[in-house]
Amino acid sequence: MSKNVALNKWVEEVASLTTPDKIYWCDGSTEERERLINETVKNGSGVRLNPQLRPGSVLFRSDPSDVARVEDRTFICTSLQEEAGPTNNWMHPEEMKAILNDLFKGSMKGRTMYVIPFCMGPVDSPMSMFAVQLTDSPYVVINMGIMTRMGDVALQKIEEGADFIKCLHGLGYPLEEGQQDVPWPCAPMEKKYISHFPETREIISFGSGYGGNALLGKKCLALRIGSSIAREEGWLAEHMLILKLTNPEGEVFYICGAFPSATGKTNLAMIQPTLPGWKAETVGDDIAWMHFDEDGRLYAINPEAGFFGVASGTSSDSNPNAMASVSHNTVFTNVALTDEGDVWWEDIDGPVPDHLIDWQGNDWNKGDASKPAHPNGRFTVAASQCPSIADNWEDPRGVPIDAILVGGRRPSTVPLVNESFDWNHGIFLGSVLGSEVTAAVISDKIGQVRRDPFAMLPFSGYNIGDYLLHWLEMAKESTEDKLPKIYSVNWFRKDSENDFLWPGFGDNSRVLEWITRRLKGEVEAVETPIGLLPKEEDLRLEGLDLKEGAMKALLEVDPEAWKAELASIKEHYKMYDRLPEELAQQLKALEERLNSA
Ligand code: O2Y
Ligand code: MN
Repeated sequence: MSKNVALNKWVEEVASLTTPDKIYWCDGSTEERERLINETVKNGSGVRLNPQLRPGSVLFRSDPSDVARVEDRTFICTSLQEEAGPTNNWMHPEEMKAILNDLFKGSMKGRTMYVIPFCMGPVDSPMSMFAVQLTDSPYVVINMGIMTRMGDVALQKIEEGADFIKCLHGLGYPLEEGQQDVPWPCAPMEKKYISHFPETREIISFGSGYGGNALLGKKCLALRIGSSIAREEGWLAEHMLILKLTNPEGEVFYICGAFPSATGKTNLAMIQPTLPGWKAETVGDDIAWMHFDEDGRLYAINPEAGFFGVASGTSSDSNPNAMASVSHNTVFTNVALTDEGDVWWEDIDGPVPDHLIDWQGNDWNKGDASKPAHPNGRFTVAASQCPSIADNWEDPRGVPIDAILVGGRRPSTVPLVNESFDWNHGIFLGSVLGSEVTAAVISDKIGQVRRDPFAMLPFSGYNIGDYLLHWLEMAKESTEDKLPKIYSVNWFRKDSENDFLWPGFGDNSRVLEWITRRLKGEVEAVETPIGLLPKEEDLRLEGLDLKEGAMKALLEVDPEAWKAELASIKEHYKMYDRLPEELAQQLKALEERLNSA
């Protein structure tokens, strides 16, 4: 029980519907986390890793049907369908609540219902939000304890009267008397519902125990409900990393960036610059909440307290800071287990072991065709364990943003870096952000561009056209000289032999360096029909071993390719039922510039 009457009432209501055997209020202590991990190990759902190799760490293996966010089962429930817009699944709130009420009835039988008070953002920040998640999953409690400020710190504020968002989560796998549990309880796909109620600011998730479906502070609260609140209140809840960059002269720049999945977002958030004397520090790797302050500048906080990163592909080469972060006190999900009791995944340091236990708990021998770690296998780790975490990452005021990057995976057409002419042109660049569909995704659209405006397509809690209008209107909160500058970046351009033209990773600091000199007005850009590009001689390329002609190709604006791009953007804009007029104007202006070039 708490001292908040409304909270107690809600907990009691949910308990009388779901009928758990016990109710447990989480305090967020280290002892509590250790106790819960030990319980999961004892009941066979968690595997303790070798304390000599990976102290304080545990591995979980999910049900094969529950391995990722399920967009098809994710709903925005508003009174009117057009408020959810053309890109979200929609259901009327009353209809959804009736379905969920039936599903939740008795669904926690034989289990403990955990009450998780939590805070998104530093507890003392005016930008932060409080919430309470009810769940019957100890795995969720353990992860929420890493990803959020969880337990007594949050409950105290809620008891003092802070508003809280109700987040209800259930696995949908009750246990009858004497019934043996399974390692990863969940409900079948057709019973999974990840539902959001922006009008009443509630989240109800049923049937999945995995990641974004179940750790409700992340995508559900910080992005979907968050973006809807942000529109109402005049701020931005974005799918963006936040990076602190210091040049050799000691000048500091804060850059945030929207990147769709599989474009190296966490790697960029933890970049180790190859340019001598430059320092990069991490403020956030996935989500930014941003408000204009009284000084007219845009300030960002990272609402999360940890990283839920993709393990596959992470190594000391691609992301040494992530590798160091997960050396201890880490929860791993769906990666492989070595005979020594450590974890393994694709491209991790060292040779491929002869034998592993794969993510489904089966023997795996070198040469077997299957992948031992799931490609969406994850690590959950506290941000404070990251060697590159910025000393001021929890500043309650946030950090002042100088530049916003939007970057996709584009083998052709889009140059290495392109500065927008102004704010509205930057929003246009964000609205057409996209990645080429590769063979990594099962799709009949290989080679086509999948557009993902500001990487928010799966995460906007309201109509995507209104979302872009909100970005356009935010400019009124400031003046052109104080607004962050917006840049499109593309680390993935390829040549005719299908080789990458740009080395990426730490060498992306060379692009960031040019951006900082543009911010200071130190360097001129080349005006092109698509935006402002660097002169080749203004990019610091010393020590790079680029292919002949690579820079020319990386900075090329091919009129034919851009005409095809125009057609593709027009096609994309057709899906909007509420395309802001300003974006239609931007498209027209681009066409005119291309035609007169
Ligand atoms: O599959 C999931 O549930 C995780 S999705 C995710 C996790 C961390 C950061 N970003 C994402 C994403 O889908 O953008
Ligand atoms: Mn993300």
